[in-house]
Amino acid sequence: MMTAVLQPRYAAKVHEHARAPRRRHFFDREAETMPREELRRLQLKRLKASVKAAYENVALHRERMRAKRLRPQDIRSLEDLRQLPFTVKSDLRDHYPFGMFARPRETLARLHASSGTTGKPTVVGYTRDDLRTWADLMARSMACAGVRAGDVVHNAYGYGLFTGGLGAHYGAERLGATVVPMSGGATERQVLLIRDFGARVLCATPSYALNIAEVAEREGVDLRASRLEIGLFGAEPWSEAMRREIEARLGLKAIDVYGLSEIMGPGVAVECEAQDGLHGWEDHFLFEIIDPESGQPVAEGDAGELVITTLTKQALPMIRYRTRDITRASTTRCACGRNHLRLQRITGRNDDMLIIRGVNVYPSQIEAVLIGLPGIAPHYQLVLERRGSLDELTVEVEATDEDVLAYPEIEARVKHHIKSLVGVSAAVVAKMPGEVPRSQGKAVRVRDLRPKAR
Ligand code: DLL
Repeated sequence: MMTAVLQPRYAAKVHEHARAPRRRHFFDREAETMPREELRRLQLKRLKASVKAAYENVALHRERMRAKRLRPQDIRSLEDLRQLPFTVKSDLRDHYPFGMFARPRETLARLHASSGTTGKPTVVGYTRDDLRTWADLMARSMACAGVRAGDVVHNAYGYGLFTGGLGAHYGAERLGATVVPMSGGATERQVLLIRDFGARVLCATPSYALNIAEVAEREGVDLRASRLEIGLFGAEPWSEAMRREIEARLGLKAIDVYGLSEIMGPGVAVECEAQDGLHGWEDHFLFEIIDPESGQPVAEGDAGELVITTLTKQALPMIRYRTRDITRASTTRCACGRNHLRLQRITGRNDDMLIIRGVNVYPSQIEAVLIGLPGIAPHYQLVLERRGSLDELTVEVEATDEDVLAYPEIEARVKHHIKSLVGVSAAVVAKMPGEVPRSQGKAVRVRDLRPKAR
């Protein structure tokens, strides 16, 4: 398989970097290494101010708190947070477009929005101070990932209403890097510019990074021999297997970055060079992990839904926002010296969970099985259909070879692996090379053909 062939040269490149003296780098050492006790004091101070501002300026927060007979002064400890009501995505839709802003629209510097597949978009706003904080946190995240002032940062996140493009852009500028504002698409050109401009850092969704790798290989450009060293990948779930695949094919270290527009955009949490969980920036956000059914906190280390409260956002303060993202949190010390908690890689969203004959499955679990299997490329789609009262799953995989006579064997083998590793019975269809659609941003992993409920 291709990965195996590429591995030795990649290893040589990593070895070279390992020899070069590299100082650990903090963008904001004081904030990042603050002792946890001090961090908690800062959080409480900021929480009180943020809840007060939300109560005074956003009708929804005020009404919900009043319904629970809560006033801002009732928040006296971080534990009191649990008394506060949750906020959900539909609250933003129901108050479309500006109904949840705590500042007059005229005073805002920027709006972003996420399209969503159904209904109205969710609109988010930023004051000038919010934009400064975001750029600082994204610069901090990039430094945490190993990016340095002077680096060429090739930014292939989409520019526009999506927060990825501008979020990474201003973070990189704030850090002192040279940004190439590519956006997504025109992949052949991306490949040439990454090589010719000497990018050390690639920002993209993991699925688009893989698309770039594939186009480079097809064009005969060896990006492993380029100056690329770091990938800052996020905005969609991806598996550890996908990380290894991208690292081998682009010859870089793939770092996971997390964020969501309702809370800020990219830069809410990021891996450090240890690649062992994503540091969530607790001086600006309060993280909770709850049981999605009961709404109660889970024990430290257990999986649950991530809930975030903003501590410094002016235009759009969020109280206990239910992200729907599933993860685990840990406050154990990290080798990098940062004291902020670590979130485990996001396995998927609650909404993405498929229930196939009673078995709960996330698309990323299937991805982890598919990547690395001989004979298939790391591109796939899951198709959901309803037969009678049952949901049926078909996994469309892409063969690396055009020899269709080999496809039945591939299908049987993949089916067997999915059954034994994920525990679900899925039909498998092998497609010709290039037939599974490639992504330029967030990949579409699921095609849901089930009839819509009225
Ligand atoms: O995706 C912000 C972003 C841009 C993050 C660039 C990272 C890099 P939204 O479009 O609002 O914002 O989508 C947010 O994407 O709730 C997760 O479900 C998913 N997501 C984001 N980052 C990750 C990640 C941006 N690293 C939604 N791993 C979130 C898994 C992620 N899922």
